[in-house]
Amino acid sequence: MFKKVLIANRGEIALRIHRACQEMGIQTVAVHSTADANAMAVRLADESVCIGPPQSRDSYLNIHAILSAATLTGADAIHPGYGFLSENAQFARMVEEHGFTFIGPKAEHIDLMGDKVSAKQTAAKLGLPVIPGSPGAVEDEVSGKKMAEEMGFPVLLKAASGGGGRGMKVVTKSEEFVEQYRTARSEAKANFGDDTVYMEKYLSTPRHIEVQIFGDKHGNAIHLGERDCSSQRRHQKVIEEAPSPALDDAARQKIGTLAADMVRNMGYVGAGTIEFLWEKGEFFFMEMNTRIQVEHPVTEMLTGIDLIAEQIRVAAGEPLRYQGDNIRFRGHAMEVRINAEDPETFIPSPGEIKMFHAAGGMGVRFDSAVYGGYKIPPYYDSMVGKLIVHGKDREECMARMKRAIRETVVDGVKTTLPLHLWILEQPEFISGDYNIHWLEKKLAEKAAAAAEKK
Ligand code: MV4
Repeated sequence: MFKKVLIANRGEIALRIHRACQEMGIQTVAVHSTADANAMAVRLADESVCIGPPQSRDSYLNIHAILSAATLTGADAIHPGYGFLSENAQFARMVEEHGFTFIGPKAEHIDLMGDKVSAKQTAAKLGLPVIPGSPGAVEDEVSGKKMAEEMGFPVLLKAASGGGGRGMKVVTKSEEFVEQYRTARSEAKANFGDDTVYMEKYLSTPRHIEVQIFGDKHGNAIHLGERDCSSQRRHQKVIEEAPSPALDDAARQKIGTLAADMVRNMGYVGAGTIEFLWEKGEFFFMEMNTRIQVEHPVTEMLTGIDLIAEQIRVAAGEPLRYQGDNIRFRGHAMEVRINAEDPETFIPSPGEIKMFHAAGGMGVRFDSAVYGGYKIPPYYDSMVGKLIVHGKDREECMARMKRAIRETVVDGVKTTLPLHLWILEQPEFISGDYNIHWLEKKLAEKAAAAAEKK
């Protein structure tokens, strides 16, 4: 097992990784920008190294500074968390070349899944259902238009190097195709430095359901069930829950098995997530994320498995502790992301947290790195914490989440807590009958009603 792990991240996930390491008897090194000198993970870690000025590109994305910090402190392994360098194949490669273990998948698998065309082709080859569309890149507007006409409108153009919702164009009729295709390519070039575009049949009202998977270095692969992330705004998840209210046990079993089989056949190592769209009783592969995700505690609450500890063990070469027959799914779990933002305008609200109180009690978990007197720096994303709750069923889970939100105090900055309370009171959310567009529609109606009043 590793003696010392360097945490190449910040905020709540840096603290989350530190906690797992500490429980495993592993020393930690926190790296931080000058803006994060007072961060909780920096205070708690055994050692810390300042790696640069506030801007991410000069600190948390500065590969050379991070590798130097690892060398300086004699770390054995590097955990990248989520975001930043977590899905950077070049970083994973360099970490290994410098003699450290990357706590994550092989660089080749990060590359394979980073290209959305090769990811989809791999998924299809390994037996996963994919969304009907172009077999690979759409090479030119003439053949693309012809293909779209044969497939039927609407179609969706996606950037091969995009992902997470960036760089998509819906085409509703033949006459629009050429213009949208040209726009899609030039935007893809400008945003990702790659103008490769592929095409799919557009699904109008799907749910976003993702399966947590895990592989080890001994050829074992498992799934840990799904999370429903259909409650989103501008491609940012707002509430995640498991199990999905849309699935029955047969559908759940089927998609979990397919996901685990894919991972086993690839020889994938570490934690990952396979994202699907679910519409009219059918699953379609969308993307695979080769990192631990923000919402991983939902799965931890449901299964009782520490996913970060498992990542570390698997990276150290140990076999998975859980192999299908000893995984139990209990009750229902839900997570709300707490952002320091105005709950109506979503304008970021950095600043000093005057008073802070985390909710507690039965089935409640608060993953956050903030504390009373902490100053939220303006340089990074606005998520300040996650409130995760567990209940014996969905009803108990929702009641518990509402009381935990009411108990939470984050004074001095605006947060999205009131928004979450409002969502939890909407009939469509209560019944579980919502898709990826539901929240945005509902928020637009709410804003229109508020404008009417004034
Ligand atoms: C789609 C789709 C409808 N049809 N593909 C957005 C994120 C990126 N990973 C893929 N996305 C979508 N792909 C087809 N063929 C709708 C979306 C989509 C979406 C998916 C998941 C969660 C939120 C979303 C919001 C808008 C669009």
